[in-house]
Amino acid sequence: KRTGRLREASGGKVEKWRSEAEWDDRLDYFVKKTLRIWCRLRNGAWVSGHIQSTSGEKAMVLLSDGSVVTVPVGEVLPANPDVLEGVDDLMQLSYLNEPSVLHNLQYRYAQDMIYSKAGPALIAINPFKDIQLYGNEFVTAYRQKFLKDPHVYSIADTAYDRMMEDEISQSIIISGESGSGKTETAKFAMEYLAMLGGGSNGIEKEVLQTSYILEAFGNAKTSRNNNSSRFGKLIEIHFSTAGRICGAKIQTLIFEKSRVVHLLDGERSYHIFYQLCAGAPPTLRDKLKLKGASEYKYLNQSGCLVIHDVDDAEEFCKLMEALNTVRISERDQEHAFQMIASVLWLGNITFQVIDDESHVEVVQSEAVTNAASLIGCTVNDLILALSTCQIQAGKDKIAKSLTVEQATDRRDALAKFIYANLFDWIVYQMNRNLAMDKEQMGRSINILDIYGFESFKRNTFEQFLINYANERLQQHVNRHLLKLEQEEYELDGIDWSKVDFEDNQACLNLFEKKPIGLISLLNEESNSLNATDLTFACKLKQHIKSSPCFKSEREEFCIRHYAGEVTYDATGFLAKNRDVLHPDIIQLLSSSDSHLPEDKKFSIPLTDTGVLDFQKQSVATKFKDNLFKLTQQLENTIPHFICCIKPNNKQLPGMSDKDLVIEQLRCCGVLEVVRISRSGYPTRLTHQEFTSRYGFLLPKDNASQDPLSMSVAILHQFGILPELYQVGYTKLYFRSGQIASLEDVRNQVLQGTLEVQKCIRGHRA
Ligand code: AOV
Ligand code: MG
Repeated sequence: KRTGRLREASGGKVEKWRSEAEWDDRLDYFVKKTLRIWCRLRNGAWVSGHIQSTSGEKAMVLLSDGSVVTVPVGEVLPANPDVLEGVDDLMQLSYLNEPSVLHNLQYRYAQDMIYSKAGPALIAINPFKDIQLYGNEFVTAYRQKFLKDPHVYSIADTAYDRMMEDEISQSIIISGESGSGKTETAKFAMEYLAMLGGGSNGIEKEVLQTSYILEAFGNAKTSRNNNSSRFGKLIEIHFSTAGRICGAKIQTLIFEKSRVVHLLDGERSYHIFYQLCAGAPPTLRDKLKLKGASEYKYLNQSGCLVIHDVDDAEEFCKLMEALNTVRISERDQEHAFQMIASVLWLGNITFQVIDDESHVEVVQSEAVTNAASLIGCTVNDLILALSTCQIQAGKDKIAKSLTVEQATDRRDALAKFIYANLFDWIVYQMNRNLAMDKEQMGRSINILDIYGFESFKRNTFEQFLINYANERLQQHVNRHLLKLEQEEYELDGIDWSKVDFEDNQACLNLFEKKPIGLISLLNEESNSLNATDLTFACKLKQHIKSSPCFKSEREEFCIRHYAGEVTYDATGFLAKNRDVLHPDIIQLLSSSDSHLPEDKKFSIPLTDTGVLDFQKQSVATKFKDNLFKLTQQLENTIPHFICCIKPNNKQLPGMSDKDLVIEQLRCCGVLEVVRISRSGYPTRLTHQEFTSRYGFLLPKDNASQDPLSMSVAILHQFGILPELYQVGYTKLYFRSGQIASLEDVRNQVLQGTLEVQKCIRGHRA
């Protein structure tokens, strides 16, 4: 399915590139000069070769293995001259087409050059192995600008310099699909900034350790990534006027609560559960009545308890160190572990049906006793809250027994609430300890690392929100990349008419429009007592008719995202969006935490009237608001973009799946940026660079001292048509392919096969 969609979509883009490149006109030239081309075989793969001849719509191509194939002319694209092999910026390619971009990235990747530029953006291809590109020496080399190769350090360095020079906050925005390396990249950026901005107070060490803690509590093994972030985060690192780190703030985006109670086969819950079970010291084990991970239903349901090459006990020691570094007190740590153990024990509570189907009873076991004591309530209160519903009858309350399904839901809701509450509490504690004085605020570098676009076999409410977030982020990326791109032309004073670009506004409207966007309709149904997931799906079908990004089918609906179509199963949407905690559970929690200090109490979402107000607090609305706030915050910064690419689905080094890579180049919008630059002037050389490479082709009497005039003289000598280049104050801007023909002449002159004067005449002719 992936390949089918890929071919269909990329086919269109290749077509566009081809016509933009006026490739057809150049085909004969390529035949005559026996220049390298790419041709697409029947199986969809692009291979390089040379055209031997053409006849009508067919081309005979000699492949590098000596065989000859006949392909339609439309399946042939120009390859780049050897001088451009493995260029570090895709903008330097004379021919920007799918196989050329891929070849260039793979050529570099094979030599462990995982970073490349796509104009202003950095592309990072996950190596899935340690490569020698990081650490003190590299930090120094990038800081002192000895090294200029594309690198996440270089992005962080640019951000730091601009922040210091312009006194404007910066942001590093990292996008890419699950497992592509966003979180690792974010850590490398933080590491660089910590080394640059480290001071005597050691706060940079604390900032670095927050990642470790957040990952223990918020990352898990999924089918796509052994260390998948299940929350989005924006870390603001604040700097003093002297450029030293003086504080930090972490903002998080929705947390995947469902993972606490429900796992897909082969996946794991949050790392912390396994770390605690494996690494807790004996005294703590006793206090928490802890057993091995395999004893807990919430953990053993998926048949996956360990991650290859990861020692959970060792990770637990590191976590303890990190918690100490960020100054979370021992008592607070114990409180956190207590909550985690309570969740594990809750999961082991079972129910049995008595009398008839309508009566349920909690099975007496160590699970109930341990859970109650860890939560801080009586066994009886816990049993009542899990198995009955308190109903007001006149002045009295009567307890009505729940069904097994309802009781299980209660138990799971309680476990999810405790864990989510704990996560927020940890973030709150870290923020409190990393907070800076008000007067020090103002200069920051913000690093955004969210969960990547997801499309699974079955997609639910979590994917709905994750993909919506990616949709918002993509718009931010698009606008800024394309805007900055065009700004450079304007600043350098060249004649430039603005290029429009396709954006994903239609899809965003589908989500956000009032009153008939997906979120509004979801909220409306969530507020209605009689609504079900099916009525919600019907409502979507009934009201959303005109969007090109939407299709609806019974309980399923399909959204055409910028990164591909995703079918969502509406089951569970209403409950997850309401996210109400039953009053009986609230009652239990508020009585259990009354002995706790204020900052450790459960933050139960009550309104003034004491009733849950999901209307104001619907999960989707809260998510949307947070997302808005976040992008608004990013708008006030100078952005730097990193697009992470996952080279294969096996998480293995040295393997690159072409289809997979190309699809992501499109998903991250790299192809978009490249395509826009193609209609612009992708090759840029400063006047100095240009004249030092081609100046010798100029007759002596034409040589002048001033690089700008010399550049212009070279352009005139070679009769390059004015529409193919622009002269800026500092640089020359060329349309695609122009450097390739100049380079051709240069090579021939250097090899002595062409005299300078002749080649000038030839070109003019
Ligand atoms: P993600 O953040 O993009 O996925 P990660 O940053 O967790 O992806 O990367 C996945 C794995 O790839 C890591 O655990 C490392 O093993 C490896 N990796 C990534 N970048 C590098 C690098 N530069 N050098 C060495 N190994 C690397 V998700 O959070 O699932 O969207 O939601
Ligand atoms: Mg991640």
